[in-house]
Amino acid sequence: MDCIFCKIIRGEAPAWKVYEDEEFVVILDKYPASYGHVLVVSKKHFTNIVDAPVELSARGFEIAIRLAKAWAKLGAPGVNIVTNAGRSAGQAVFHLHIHVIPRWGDPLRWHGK
Ligand code: DGP
Repeated sequence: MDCIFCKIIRGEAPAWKVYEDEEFVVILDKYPASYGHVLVVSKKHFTNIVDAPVELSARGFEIAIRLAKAWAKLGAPGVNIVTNAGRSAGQAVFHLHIHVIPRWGDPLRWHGK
């Protein structure tokens, strides 16, 4: 299947992996919206959260929340946890993933206070 996240999971495309278990990998986003923007990506291919089993998505959100708590401990004053489902909702990669985007202050600045 010609899915970039499947290729990353199979080791056929590069990515910075920050976490991995039986069901998910967490990778740095190639086009980050902020310093530390990561993606929680299911190892099994599902199109998005509407397509995937609820239990699997819940597990992905558990990982995302743990990452958000870690960023908070490291001083991020805010975080976005987001998943897009469908082209009209802004989904560009059609493989289940959850964005964790730490926010560092002024939303118009990369790492502003
Ligand atoms: P979405 O719009 O929710 O489908 O977000 C897809 C995200 O995936 C977007 O923030 C950019 C990221 N992305 C696209 N291609 C690659 C890639 O090859 N590697 C990595 N690490 N991220 C990618």
